[in-house]
Amino acid sequence: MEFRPSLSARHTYKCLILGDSGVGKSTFLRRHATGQFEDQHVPTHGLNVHTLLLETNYQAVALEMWDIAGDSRHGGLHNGYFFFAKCAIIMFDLSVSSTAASVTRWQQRLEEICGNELPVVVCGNKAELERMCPELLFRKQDNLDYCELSARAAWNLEEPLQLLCRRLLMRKDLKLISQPVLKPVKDCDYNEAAMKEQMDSVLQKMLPPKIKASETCEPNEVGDFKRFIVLNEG
Ligand SMILES: Nc1nc2c(ncn2[C@@H]2O[C@H](COP(=O)(O)OP(=O)(O)OP(=O)(O)O)[C@@H](O)[C@H]2O)c(=O)[nH]1
Ligand SMILES: [Mg+2]
Repeated sequence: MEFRPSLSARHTYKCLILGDSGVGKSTFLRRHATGQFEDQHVPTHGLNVHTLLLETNYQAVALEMWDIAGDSRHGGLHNGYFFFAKCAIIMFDLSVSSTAASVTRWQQRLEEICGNELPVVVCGNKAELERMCPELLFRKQDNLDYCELSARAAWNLEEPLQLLCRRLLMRKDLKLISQPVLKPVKDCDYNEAAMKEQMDSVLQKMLPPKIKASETCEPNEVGDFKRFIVLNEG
């Protein structure tokens, strides 16, 4: 018989999902909650909260996901949303450079209220699409992880949750277990090896941590010419 611990035995954490409108925040959650993929963009109004129940090789975890409207015309971001948050996902669309350029802004807003120790995964969605032109760079930061996924191709969907659970439970070898196997959307055209290679290339070229807040770095100077976007300059 499958072991299913009761909810009270789980560790429960509030997790914010931030990012520009249309990057796929609600889709990511829906995929995990129901397995379904919705083609149409129905903007979130205000926020939706949904709890994901996860089994790991250590401890059962409940992530209370706060899916917040990316478009301020649909409610915007209230400081109250951040209270008692224990972790966050900042999502962007790998095919739209403006959403990558916004990651720093979301990160700064989060840090203003929650500080810079909250575990955060910066997460590029829609990995099966053609990538935006500027090269993406990620700066090493103690509380931040980076990953890419495709909700449409059902590729790497578990990774952001696994990365967060590892940090929340402070177990580097934590793995999610008993997760449902999700299928790509019918007729979805994707190349898994290429997606993995692109994600690995961002991870391999990771920039060193910033020494001082005022420090400028070479890629950022080049970034002014839109050849690079440093995702987390917060
Ligand atoms: N090609 C592709 N499209 C995706 C993927 N994930 C989501 N989408 C599409 O992106 C659009 C926006 O998705 P949503 O999940 O509603 O975006 P959101 O970030 O919640 O947007 P707001 O609620 O407005 O902040 C929808 O049309 C989805 O079908 C993906 O992995 N690949
Ligand atoms: Mg939404």
